[in-house]
Amino acid sequence: MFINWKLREINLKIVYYGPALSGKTTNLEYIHSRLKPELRGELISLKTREDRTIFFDFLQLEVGEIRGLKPKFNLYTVPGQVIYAASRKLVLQGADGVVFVADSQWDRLQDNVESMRNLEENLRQLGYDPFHLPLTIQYNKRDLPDKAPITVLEARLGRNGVPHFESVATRGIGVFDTLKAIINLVVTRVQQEI
Ligand SMILES: Nc1nc2c(ncn2[C@@H]2O[C@H](COP(=O)(O)OP(=O)(O)OP(=O)(O)O)[C@@H](O)[C@H]2O)c(=O)[nH]1
Ligand SMILES: [Mg+2]
Repeated sequence: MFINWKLREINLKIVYYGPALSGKTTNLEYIHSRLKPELRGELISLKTREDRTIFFDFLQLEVGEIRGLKPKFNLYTVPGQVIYAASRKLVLQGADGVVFVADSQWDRLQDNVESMRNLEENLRQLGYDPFHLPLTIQYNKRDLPDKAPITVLEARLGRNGVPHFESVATRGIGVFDTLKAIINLVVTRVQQEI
């Protein structure tokens, strides 16, 4: 969180985290495609020729008001591929909230679990209490036939009680529900802190 009192702006950072190919970039692309240009900036994507995130995606939203301040929500995605561990940690730094995008397919179950543990470890190393930071979980790719039931995914991720949403990010299903939920959690937290 960064407040510019002169401009009466509050900058908040929301990071989309999760395993490789779970649909993090797709979330930001959908949000960008659906919001009016006056509410959002350009989508900045640093990616490989194969469309894999190499450092991060970035999209800024300007919506609502918090105690007379204009909030700017800075949405980032991390690169899910294991080799980009250092970038993931760097992008996570300063986060006010996290959306964990899980891939619902059975054969990605272990990758989801490892990514969640990696998130918790990185948060600890950055000085956060991983169980205190605003978090929502998005179970993506619910359109695919080989999807695991939500109860199984929830049990394996071990984060019961965290708000979760089912999604098909390519069609936008669940994308704004997830976004609204994390924004609400972050704003509630900020209102307690300022
Ligand atoms: N069937 C299906 N495909 C999806 C869905 N969401 C995303 N995809 C596809 O999954 C692939 C990976 O999506 P990305 O959004 O690039 O994944 P990512 O999490 O950003 O991946 P990294 O940048 O490597 O971490 C793309 O081909 C998407 O079109 C979904 O809900 N259903
Ligand atoms: Mg990506």
